[in-house]
Amino acid sequence: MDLTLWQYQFRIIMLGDSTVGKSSLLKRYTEDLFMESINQTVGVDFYVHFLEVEPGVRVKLQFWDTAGQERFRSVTRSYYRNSVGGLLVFDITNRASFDHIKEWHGEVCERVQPHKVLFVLVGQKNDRDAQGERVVSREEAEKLAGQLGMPYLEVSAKTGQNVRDAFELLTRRVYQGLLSGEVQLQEGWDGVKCAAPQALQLQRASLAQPSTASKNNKKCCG
Ligand SMILES: Nc1nc2c(ncn2[C@@H]2O[C@H](COP(=O)(O)OP(=O)(O)OP(=O)(O)O)[C@@H](O)[C@H]2O)c(=O)[nH]1
Ligand SMILES: [Mg+2]
Repeated sequence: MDLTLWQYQFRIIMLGDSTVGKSSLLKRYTEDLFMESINQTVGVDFYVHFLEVEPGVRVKLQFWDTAGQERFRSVTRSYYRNSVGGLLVFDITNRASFDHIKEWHGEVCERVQPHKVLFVLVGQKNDRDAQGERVVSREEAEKLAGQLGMPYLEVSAKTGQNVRDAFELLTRRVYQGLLSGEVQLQEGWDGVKCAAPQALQLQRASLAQPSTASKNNKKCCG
């Protein structure tokens, strides 16, 4: 199989304070690796992963792994606009990183106008709960996620728990948004690329009128 073949490309941005484990999450997801000692991100790093969202529909995920440190903010901000999805990450053992989630969210929403970024909220380092190190409860994180209109998952890059689920939940959210029309392809915007935009139009039409739809129009291309 040609591993480079894809029907859609989604650009996803990783956001959250420094040391919450954004790079570690991507390493776990894309390489199934965890490192106790990992370099802080300088500016923005880039990762790629492929995911089949339904049989025959292959998505190329392009991840922008941003540096959480404030001194890189002017660089990382320039990546917001061309992102369609975002993982908002905090560390369940770091209260300040949770308190800053509203700021990360607000800043991105303001800067991507008129576009929209779909988010998932992620509570990282779940493995440290067992050592009694948790300072942010699941309930308050779920409440915040509800207020911001996004799902919440607790994960651990160290053990791998829920890591795939978090990325796949976000990818499926974007894919559903694309099919429903909530996410629109636009000239000059690189958040989503579609190999065959006309096929997407047909697929949307078939979802809107299922009785008259042709089942062959399900895929973006191919
Ligand atoms: N216990 C535990 N430690 C983790 C986990 N994920 C990351 N870490 C550790 O947390 C530290 C910071 O991880 P990074 O992935 O570099 O954090 P980051 O959010 O990318 O940080 P910046 O690049 O500065 O924004 C490293 O020492 C990791 O080993 C986890 O799930 N559990
Ligand atoms: Mg990093």
